Amino acid sequence: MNRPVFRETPTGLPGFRLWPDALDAAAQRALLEQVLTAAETAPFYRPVTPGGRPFSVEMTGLGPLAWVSDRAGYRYQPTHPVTGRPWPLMPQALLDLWDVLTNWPAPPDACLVNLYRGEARMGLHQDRDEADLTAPVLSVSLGDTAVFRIGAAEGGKTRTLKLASGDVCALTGPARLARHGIDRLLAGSSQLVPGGGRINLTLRRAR
Ligand code: MD3
Ligand code: FE
Repeated sequence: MNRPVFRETPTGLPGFRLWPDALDAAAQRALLEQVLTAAETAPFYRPVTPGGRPFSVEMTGLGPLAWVSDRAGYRYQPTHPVTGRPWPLMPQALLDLWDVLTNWPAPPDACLVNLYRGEARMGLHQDRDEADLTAPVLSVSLGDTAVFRIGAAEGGKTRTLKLASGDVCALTGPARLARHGIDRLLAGSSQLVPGGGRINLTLRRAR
């Protein structure tokens, strides 16, 4: 990690912490390599909403559980919905990052991996499928810079913030239930991901 110094509430939301450039270039390459290796056995797939609409984001997972969406709804499950196999192990580097940055007494039991290519985006939503909504979520960005949008849980104004490769953010306290999404990518802003695009990893306590 470059330096464990964070900016509190660059979004105006208490509990939102951003560590710009937490992972240096070598750490980003090493983590990406582990994710792409995991994706050989747990390939990125395109989930559909309960209404049957395909996501523009492709997903896979790491660790004991990962979030999935299909006609039956949203849930955390221990197996890949296409291969039926358990998710690959969570890389130790991610477990270490969670320990150092969140100080939460239990390790994450789920990692959702989102792949954005081209025009992929993620609409404004809340993350509330986890059993303990007091546990933080930790997000790691790799590849192209994204325009991230966030606003209070109660609604009202949202604001945008760029998330670049190597940036890490934690959502704790009042920010944990914030409404958030990804408006768009800045195509070509990073050469990290082969073929271009962005990968976001979110570490969570699902159960
Ligand atoms: C704010 N992912 O996987 S990461 C998601 O870049 C998700 O792929 C986005 O939203 C992405 O659910 C945003 C930053 C983030 C992650 C989780 C949050 C922000 C959050 C949970 C609560 C509040
Ligand atoms: Fe989310």
